Amino acid sequence: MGVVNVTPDSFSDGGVNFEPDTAAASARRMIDEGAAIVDVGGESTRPGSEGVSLDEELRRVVPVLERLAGAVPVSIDTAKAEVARRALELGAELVNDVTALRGDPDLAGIVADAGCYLCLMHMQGEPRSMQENPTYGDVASDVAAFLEERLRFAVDAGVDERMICLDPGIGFGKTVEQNLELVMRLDLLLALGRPVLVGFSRKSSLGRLLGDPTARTGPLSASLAAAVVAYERGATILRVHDVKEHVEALTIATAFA
Ligand code: HH2
Repeated sequence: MGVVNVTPDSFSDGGVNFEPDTAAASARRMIDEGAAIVDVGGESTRPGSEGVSLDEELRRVVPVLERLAGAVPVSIDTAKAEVARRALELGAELVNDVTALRGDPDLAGIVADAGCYLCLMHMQGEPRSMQENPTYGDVASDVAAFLEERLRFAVDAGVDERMICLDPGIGFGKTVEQNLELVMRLDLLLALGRPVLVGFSRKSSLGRLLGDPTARTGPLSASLAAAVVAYERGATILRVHDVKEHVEALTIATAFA
């Protein structure tokens, strides 16, 4: 899954794809490089971010979705029902909701009616404050219990279970050690019976592990290592910014299978 952030302020690539023609060109390039789908988002969820209005989010993503409609498999990264509805009308196949259907009461019905794919992600707290003091009893079992409950919620709301994937939410209310442990113990999430998505690409934990305690991002080399480990632990969808390099790394990793 290639990341196309149509934002001025994403932690990882803020600004590079803010212009619709550039964003659409990036998305097409990612598909050419081997991505199965591109994740288009108009709201940064980086630590400390405040969120954007519905109008602003639509203004950012709709022109990009219009340019991609029918040509490229698209995921919409949103917690807002109206953004998802417009994106699905424009051909999006997957709704990627970092709130796991807790943000907008209308989103579950929209996904159920559309019959599209859905990604449910774990987040502790909210982006504005989530990194202040993340606390868990046991991080892997707490995240698994949360995702099991959200999976039930989605299915009860009419979403086909076979259309749902689960995501531990790397960096969303987690310390460096908790992020590592979630990947090491990915079997707990896989036991829920759904495909698991991991997004470690460029995240600050990688830069911190490399020795900069104030890092806000991580380098490509570290992202590739994390993606290969996540794949080895059973993740089948990797959300990444540098598609070509990840496809190459994962092609080699799978050659050892
Ligand atoms: N991470 C980000 C955004 N959306 N969605 C899922 N399912 N999993 C993730 O790990 C995930 C996500 C944050 O990364 P990015 O999009 O690069 O930054 P920003 O939120 O600042 O736009």
